[in-house]
Amino acid sequence: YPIALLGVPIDLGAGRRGVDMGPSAMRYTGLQARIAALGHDVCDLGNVPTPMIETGAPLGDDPRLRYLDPIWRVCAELADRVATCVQQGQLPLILGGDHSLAMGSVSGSTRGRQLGLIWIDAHADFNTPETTPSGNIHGMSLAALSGRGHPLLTGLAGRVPAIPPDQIALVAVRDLDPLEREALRTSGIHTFTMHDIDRRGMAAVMEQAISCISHATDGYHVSLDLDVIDPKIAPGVGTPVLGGISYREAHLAMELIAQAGGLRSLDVVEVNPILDIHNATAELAVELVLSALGKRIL
Ligand code: DIR
Ligand code: MN
Ligand code: MN
Ligand code: MN
Repeated sequence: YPIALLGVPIDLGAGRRGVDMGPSAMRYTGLQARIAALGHDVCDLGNVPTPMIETGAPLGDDPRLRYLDPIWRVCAELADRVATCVQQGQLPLILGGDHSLAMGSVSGSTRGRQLGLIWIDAHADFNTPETTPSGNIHGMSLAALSGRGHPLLTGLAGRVPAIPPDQIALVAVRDLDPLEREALRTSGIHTFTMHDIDRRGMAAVMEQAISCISHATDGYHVSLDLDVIDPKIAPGVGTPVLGGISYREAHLAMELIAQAGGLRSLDVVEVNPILDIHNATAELAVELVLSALGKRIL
């Protein structure tokens, strides 16, 4: 597939500022040329227009759903842009931005087909307005895609759920809020925790994750939150959590995704250059993209 880059410099869904600079930080590393060097056709479609606090993005009146309206608008626009890429036979690569954008990218990519979803994250992003401790919508995006939450968010794909829970794999999760945890346990989502990776190894976990979301689907979307990686090697993220996956585990996961051959669209989110050290997290994010797109050691 020809690759289409799409930046979404949104930070309204996160509790800290700075992930709006993620798309620039990843482009700065030479992303487009490095994808081309792998032998892919690649074009950069620029950024989806994104309001910010300073330009008057409305916070809304529900503290459990901060910036609901502007986030919904960005996601609806992104869904249309991604769906157009898919219609043109491209593989959309979405550069974030906070993880709320995945409600748009996944909804657009699964339009007219049924994708599986692999969510690689320290968090489950499985809160709803009823369970959220923060009101930050980036902690609700996987819930919304699986059919739970505010109707504006669950409705982005035009069908609810956008992805049925048994076609979703959550990989390397290690930090859950109390009520979010209870909801996740009974959700039907295939959940592989950091504990599973410690015990069984990343290769066994990824192989199972890919296979359990690949029944009756037209490939899968991968949503990669950089906070899944240990903060020692990926410090530039908004919500660092101790005990993340290693540099090689992250590459191995992407290499296995590339080998399996089902990748149809990809998000790389939550890179925060303000908190980073010499753009190391954006550089790692781009290396991981290259592995997911087929770069091999030998
Ligand atoms: C927390 C933090 N679970 C929340 N979530 C995320 O605010 O809902 N941090 N996604 O990256
Ligand atoms: Mn996330
Ligand atoms: Mn996260
Ligand atoms: Mn399944």
